[in-house]
Amino acid sequence: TELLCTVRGILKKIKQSVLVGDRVRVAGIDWDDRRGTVDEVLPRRSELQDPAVANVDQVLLVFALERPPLDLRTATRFLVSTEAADLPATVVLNKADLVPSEECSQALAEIESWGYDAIAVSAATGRGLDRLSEVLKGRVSVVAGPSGVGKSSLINAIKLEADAASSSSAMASSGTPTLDNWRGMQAAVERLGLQPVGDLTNLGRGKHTTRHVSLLEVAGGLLADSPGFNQPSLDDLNVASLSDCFPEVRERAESCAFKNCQHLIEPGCAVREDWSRHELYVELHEEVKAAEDLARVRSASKKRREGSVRYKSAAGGVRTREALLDIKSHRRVSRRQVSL
Ligand SMILES: Nc1nc2c(ncn2[C@@H]2O[C@H](COP(=O)(O)OP(=O)(O)OP(=O)(O)O)[C@@H](O)[C@H]2O)c(=O)[nH]1
Ligand SMILES: [Mg+2]
Ligand SMILES: [Zn+2]
Repeated sequence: TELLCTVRGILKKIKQSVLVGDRVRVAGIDWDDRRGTVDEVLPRRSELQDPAVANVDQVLLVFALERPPLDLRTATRFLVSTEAADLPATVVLNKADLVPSEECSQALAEIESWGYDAIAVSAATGRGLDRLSEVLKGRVSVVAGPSGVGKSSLINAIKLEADAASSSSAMASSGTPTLDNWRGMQAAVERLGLQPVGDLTNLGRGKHTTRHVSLLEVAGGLLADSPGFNQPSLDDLNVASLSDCFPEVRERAESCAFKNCQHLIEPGCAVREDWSRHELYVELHEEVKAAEDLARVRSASKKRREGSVRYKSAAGGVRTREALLDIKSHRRVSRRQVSL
């Protein structure tokens, strides 16, 4: 049963977000109109910002091997943001039909060498969909990745395969639609509640077809489709947590003797340059550090401003600024402090 719910005012006031995947308590249900009010958001098992989704068990990071081409820097960003949310990731390399098989196995080997499971698939030919279904079974997952890599196409392909496999299906007798069989796809989009699939631009990029995160029943599990985006934000990260987001560093850092080491090949550090993403790690470290420094400068100057000015609410809601006296400079320094 589906209910259309509004969110209770108090939750908005305390800025409590309600995410796809949230478990909520609903009050004031009107069964005839199928309406209700979200009264409470129950504690989350997990939470991801990009895409915004709660309570998933794992993330499927989908990239295309071609159109758009696989970019290891982007893949690393997605992996780091998933690690920061403390969620396991499986890398799914789609459009395997567009590249020679050596290129495909090379990409798989590279990502596996980082410490992740990777699967090569094709929504167009059905390659690898059985393995992908295995990964989804009995779990709550979310797909994430750049626009146009085929996230929605993969969800559709798995659903269509399952539909074709069930003998009672009208689809099975009329032939399984493929991505090339556009009419069949359109009919199935309606009947099976499939996800809209977009064209690519001339440059082979996506057109941001999926606009919302939505939770679907796929392959005996729940899977959230999500809008593609190219740069997951690393806002929640700091230099201390970044090294935990690389399996290669985690593994090597175990034998690093230093406390609070950032593992940037400092003399004596156990983490050396002998791994393929080392340069990307250094690059991200610089980015996170720069963001951290900027935030520190900003909050310091905000404090300075707030320290010298006071806002006063006058009648009619007009706010006026007035200088705050610097109390400390007028206060006598106690003798005890002086003697210290
Ligand atoms: N050759 C080939 N094309 C594919 C494959 N999977 C998807 N496509 C095509 O890639 C384009 C984008 O597919 P979508 O499924 O809309 O991609 P998406 O990742 O959901 O994109 P957003 O919703 O914008 O994030 C479409 O033209 C698909 O037909 C594949 O395995 N092989
Ligand atoms: Mg999509
Ligand atoms: Zn170290």
